[in-house]
Amino acid sequence: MDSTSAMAHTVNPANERGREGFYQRAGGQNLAPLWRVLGALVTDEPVSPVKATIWKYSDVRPYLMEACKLITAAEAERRVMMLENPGLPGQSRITHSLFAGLQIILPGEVAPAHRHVASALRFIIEGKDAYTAVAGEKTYMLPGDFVITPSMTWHDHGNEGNGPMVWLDGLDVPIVNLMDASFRDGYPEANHPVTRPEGAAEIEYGYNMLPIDHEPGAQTSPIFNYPYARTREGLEKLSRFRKPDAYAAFKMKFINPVTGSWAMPTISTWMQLVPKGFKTQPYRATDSTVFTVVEGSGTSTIGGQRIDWQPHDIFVAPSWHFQEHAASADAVLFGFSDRVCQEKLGFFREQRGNA
Ligand code: GTQ
Ligand code: FE2
Repeated sequence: MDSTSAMAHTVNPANERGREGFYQRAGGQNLAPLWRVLGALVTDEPVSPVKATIWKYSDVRPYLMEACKLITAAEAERRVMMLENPGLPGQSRITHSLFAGLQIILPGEVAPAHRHVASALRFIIEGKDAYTAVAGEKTYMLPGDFVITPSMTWHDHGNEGNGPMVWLDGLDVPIVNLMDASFRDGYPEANHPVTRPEGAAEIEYGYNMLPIDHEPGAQTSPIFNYPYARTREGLEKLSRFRKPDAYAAFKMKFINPVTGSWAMPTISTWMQLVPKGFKTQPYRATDSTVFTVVEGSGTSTIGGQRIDWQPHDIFVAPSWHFQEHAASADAVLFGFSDRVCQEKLGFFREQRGNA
């Protein structure tokens, strides 16, 4: 970074002669001079190590299948191939603040019950007749469904069907670990007991009504499966009477019906319909974002880099990089980011247009 007076401060290395001994001795006292790092520490605008990256599902799927030959879900606890951002190698994260991975469960397998502070989302890629059980309630999942595992709730997954089940996991693990706040418990049996009928949460909270004895306080939506059939229908009907937004086309966020806020306390999630032939105008925001393609195909330009996508591909847009999305066939994109955290902390910024 440049060090003109308008830019964040960085000391000219030519002035540093004669200071090395001081720096050395200070280091021995666990002290360090701010002026040598200030420009890089307090940046003028977001500087992200995250690289715009795409994982083509056709490239990745064979590795999921190969993993199934090498390890069971039971041995792995969770048989997940992590999507590691090439700008953050070895750090088990897809963006600076979020973890993502592809989880595969074969017919008859159970991913055993556990619970942890980290919240998880599941975005279903392929398969049917597999469930996740959350806090004693099972939900069967279909492609395009958005499913939530709230912080510290017991959860296990099982595949009762005939084919593999694959979903995208998104977790706030890097945020939890930034604050060294992680706890995890294993359950003594593979499955936690089921105590509520399937669909109970949908009945209690999915009818624009609340049970009269509902006690507020939970941070996460009590709805834990947002089925694609409804999401898709909503976007389709929306597109018939509203004009597409120039920067987002048709974009709807998943909400907690109790609060009207985002569905999860740490991860924002949404679904976006970009009609065939539509191209969104340049937009940037401070939330590095993970996208996965549900339907359609197209091309995104992210920070000047061209990314061609098809169904099930996963790609990342780094913070403060301009993004544009063009659909060559009616396209539906699921997105998630740490936006909700940033909003709560007053960090979030966005910019429409690059003029
Ligand atoms: O399915 O419970 O990808 O606990 C990482 C941690 C999935 C899970 C992950 C987890 C899970
Ligand atoms: Fe988990």
